[in-house]
Amino acid sequence: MSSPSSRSIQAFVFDAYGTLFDVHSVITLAETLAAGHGSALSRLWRTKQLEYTWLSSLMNPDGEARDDFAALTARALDYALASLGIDLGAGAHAQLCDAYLALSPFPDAAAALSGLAPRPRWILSNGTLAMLEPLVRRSGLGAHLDGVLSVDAAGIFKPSPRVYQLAVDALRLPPSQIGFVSSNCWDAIGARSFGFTTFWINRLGAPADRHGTPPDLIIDTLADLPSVAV
Ligand code: LAC
Repeated sequence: MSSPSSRSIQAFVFDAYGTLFDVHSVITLAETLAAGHGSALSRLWRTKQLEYTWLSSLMNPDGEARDDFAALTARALDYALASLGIDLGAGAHAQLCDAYLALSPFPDAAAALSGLAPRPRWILSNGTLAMLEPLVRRSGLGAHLDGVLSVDAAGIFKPSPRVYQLAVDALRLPPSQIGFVSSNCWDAIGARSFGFTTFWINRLGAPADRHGTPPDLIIDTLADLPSVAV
């Protein structure tokens, strides 16, 4: 395996949810609305949200009448609430979905992005542009980003190769010269299978998924990225 640096990475593409933005920053609100369940609710919500994206891509590969990430996120929340036996009204449900538009960025995200300049830095996410744009704006990360891509342009969710192709088309670079950064191991593996040079941000020291070729490089934190992706 050649090292990532020897492949001369010309641009970086970041996953959004869980990588630049902390999906579990909704726990504070969830705990306020459903005391004692905040953490479990957030974790089950995220798990189901991702499962629904995979189901959608398998059941509706052509993207016709496909529900977008906002719809799947709302339905995953419904499921998580029902599963935990939590009965919240429509207002609280809407409040939690709105919290997805104001997730906290990880504390090291801005410095990592700025440390990679002047190479282009983009987001490629399952989120809709209507979900991603407020996140980028409110977090201030927009100052360090050159563009945002939503899977909606491909009509399917990650890890479809059609999604990763969006970045190649936008950046006009060969896949190996694009550094793809994700804290979601399955996403990093999907991106590597497509041909990107991949960085898995493994904040929790989790084992790598046993499906597909492991990411090229595994680091603990976004802060390490500028020094390893030279
Ligand atoms: C995203 C999900 C996978 O942002 O976290 O695409």
